[in-house]
Amino acid sequence: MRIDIISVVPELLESPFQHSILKRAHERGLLEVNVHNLREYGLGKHKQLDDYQFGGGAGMVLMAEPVANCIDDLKAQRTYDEIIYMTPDGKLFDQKLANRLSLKENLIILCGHYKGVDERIREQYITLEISIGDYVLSGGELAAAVVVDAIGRLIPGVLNDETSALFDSFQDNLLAPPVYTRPAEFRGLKVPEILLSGNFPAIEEWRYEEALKRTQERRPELLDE
Ligand code: 6GU
Repeated sequence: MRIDIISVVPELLESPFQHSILKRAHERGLLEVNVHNLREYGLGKHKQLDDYQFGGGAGMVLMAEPVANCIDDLKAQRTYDEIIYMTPDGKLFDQKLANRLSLKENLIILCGHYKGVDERIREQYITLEISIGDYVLSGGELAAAVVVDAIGRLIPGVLNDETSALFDSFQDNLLAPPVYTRPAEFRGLKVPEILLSGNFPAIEEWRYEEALKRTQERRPELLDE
């Protein structure tokens, strides 16, 4: 998978994909993330990117032309499955959407900034608008990093048996069960006996029950879906 991220603050996206699982995805040739500095498409000698909004009102708006030129350049090089715009009024991101996007070949992610981007870009170019939750961030970069992380680890071949996504929280609308490692007793606190039993069918059953209990307590609405 190739992901092209368009940003006004590319510095924010320098490190997030260079560690851990996404680093391995890159090393295995399964994920390539390219960050594009929108400033390079700015207009005039000041490389202008934003302007006041028509009709008045506080806050600047990302101009259509620099964004259109940047996307046009990318589209001239390959076909994109989705052109995503990160915005708090987008579709709420969840594991289901992450699963769907993890099967795509080429994605563009445009990071929102200021008051947002000129509506004509959203109408003419954007195929999917994503929000990562009901709160406002100062820009779309951190949200884009969240989306790329969630998608990247799901790309076939990125995770191995040990890190398998099959048992993640949300993968089956259940939160994950509790986990323990050595020592079997820590400051008088014991690991549940069943986990030491070697009875793997019984352990699986225990984990399922714990996941169900945890979901019922913390996120009962997940069980209705
Ligand atoms: Cl995608 N962008 C911004 N600026 N704020 C957000 C968001 C995105 N998702 C939740 N809050």
